[in-house]
Amino acid sequence: MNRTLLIIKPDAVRMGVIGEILAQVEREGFKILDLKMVQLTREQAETFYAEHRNKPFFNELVTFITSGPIVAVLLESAESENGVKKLRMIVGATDPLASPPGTIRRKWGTNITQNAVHASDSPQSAVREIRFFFGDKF
Ligand code: FUP
Repeated sequence: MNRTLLIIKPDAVRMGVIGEILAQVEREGFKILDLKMVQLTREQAETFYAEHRNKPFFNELVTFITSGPIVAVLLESAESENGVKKLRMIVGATDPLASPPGTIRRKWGTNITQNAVHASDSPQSAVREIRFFFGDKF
């Protein structure tokens, strides 16, 4: 699975770093196959994050992700077979402060909720998340 989904979250959009984030993923070997800017409804966000429904941070997560426009980006890894794993490396850890220097979350994340980007965590999630934003086009 060399395709994966990146979401540039509302905090990063507000900071004006869409271009910087896209430039980094391109520089690190990904091709952008498609992208769109959308603002999710609460219902859409709850569906997207359904696996976290019972977590204590669910409500905060949904409120944050619906707080402004996001950019969903369909990426394809140019040379690596495992695009999902490769993008997770570039993105870093969930908590920006625990993320290695140079990772997107370390550079642009504020805290564990406002962490700048989302990246699919498995090939199965990537398929589901790509379909969520881009339908059957890919
Ligand atoms: P990740 O796969 O790194 O995005 O992290 P998780 O799947 O564990 O969490 C999904 C999202 O929930 C994170 F991007 C941010 C949010 N979250 C919180 O707001 N608080 C937490 O304690 C953990 C995660």
